[in-house]
Amino acid sequence: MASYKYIETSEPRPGVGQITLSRPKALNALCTPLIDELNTALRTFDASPTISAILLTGSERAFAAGADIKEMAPLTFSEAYTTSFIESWSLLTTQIKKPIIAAVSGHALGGGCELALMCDILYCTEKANFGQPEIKLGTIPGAGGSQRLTRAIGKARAMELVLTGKTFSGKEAFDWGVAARTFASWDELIEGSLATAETIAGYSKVAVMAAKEVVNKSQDLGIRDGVEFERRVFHSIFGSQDQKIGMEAFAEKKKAEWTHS
Ligand code: CO8
Repeated sequence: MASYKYIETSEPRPGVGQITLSRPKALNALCTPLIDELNTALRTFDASPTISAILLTGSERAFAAGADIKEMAPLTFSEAYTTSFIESWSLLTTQIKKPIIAAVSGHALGGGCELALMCDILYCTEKANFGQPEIKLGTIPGAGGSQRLTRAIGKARAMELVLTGKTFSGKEAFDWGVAARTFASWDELIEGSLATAETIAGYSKVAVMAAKEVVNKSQDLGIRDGVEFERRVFHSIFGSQDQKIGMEAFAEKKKAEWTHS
């Protein structure tokens, strides 16, 4: 397992790769070297033949308290523009093909909230603390928060949150459709997240990656193009071995032994 300064990686269950943000003194503030390490770990798990699902978490106290304010404070427009500041954050949404579950406890603020929203499934504790408080710092969300949060909870609530910097709880995240499930404690959150990751990892990798791709397309395409795209991918799955294995196993009342091809 590679050694990192700001994150930890492990393979806690068969087929499951876990990335734990670990910069406790700064509540996992997302400095550039941390994002670089996160991207390396994501790429490594995405390329690994033994990994099918990825769990991304922080600590009980903080998933991530945002982009690193101290790093950003002196940045000028020219530096941000010419170095494409935060562009590397989009790797998670543009290149990683395996599903990522965010397990959020404690603070998920600013860039931390945005990072959680980029993941494919979001689980959290009831007391998790989400928000886009950038307005209090004289700035605005910069890693997709204004777009993904608005799509998830609607303009009325998103506008209020982004303009006031007010936070919302894990329970509200669930009630508003941001989180798929909530858990009463940190231990239950991790156990529940690992169980879901393991379930996903138990299916055909080809089908899992295709399923992630088509659901995510629904966020970019209109319904007509989206359904067309889904049909094309659905047709292409008939070219996989696992489609034959899965359907034949059903007919023979056997357990499917996936080849992941
Ligand atoms: N950046 C840098 N350091 C941080 C951050 C942060 N985002 N959050 C906390 N820390 C540090 C604190 O400075 C403190 O360090 P030190 O001990 O050296 O003083 C340490 O973490 C512990 O923090 P607190 O003492 O403040 O802990 P509390 O429990 O009292 O408060 C809070 C916890 C409420 C989370 C509080 O720390 C806080 O409000 N943090 C800032 C939250 C915030 O505003 N986040 C948004 C940042 S802006 C952003 O994310 C823009 C995203 C744009 C796109 C991405 C660009 C890269």
